[in-house]
Amino acid sequence: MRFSTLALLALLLPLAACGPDDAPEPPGTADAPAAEAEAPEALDTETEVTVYTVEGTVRSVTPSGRHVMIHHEDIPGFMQAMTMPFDVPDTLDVDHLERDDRITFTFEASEAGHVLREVARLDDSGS
Ligand SMILES: [Cu+2]
Repeated sequence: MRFSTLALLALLLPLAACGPDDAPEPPGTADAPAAEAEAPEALDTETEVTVYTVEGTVRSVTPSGRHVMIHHEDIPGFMQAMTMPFDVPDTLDVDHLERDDRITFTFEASEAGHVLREVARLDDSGS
């Protein structure tokens, strides 16, 4: 019956295609691009960056100035209030920040982490 012949072929073809991969390649066939070109373009997982602006309190600044521990307030849909480190980019100066400073700050959240963009002290009204 024609149908079963086709079904049999469908079963056999993938098996045949797998065959050469299992056998170790003899040396001398190196010029054949045997390995399917591995697509380096696995960029479908595009990094999502979300920007948040929240208030918080400075807990500490690392001596290198590369991280700030901040107790941030609730960030609706993202995090509850907590103390956590934020990365400081080279373009941002946090030298003026001190422990217990009340701040409002903007940061980028992505798979790469939490990176500060701007920090402003709330009590800088001129005392
Ligand atoms: Cu947090």
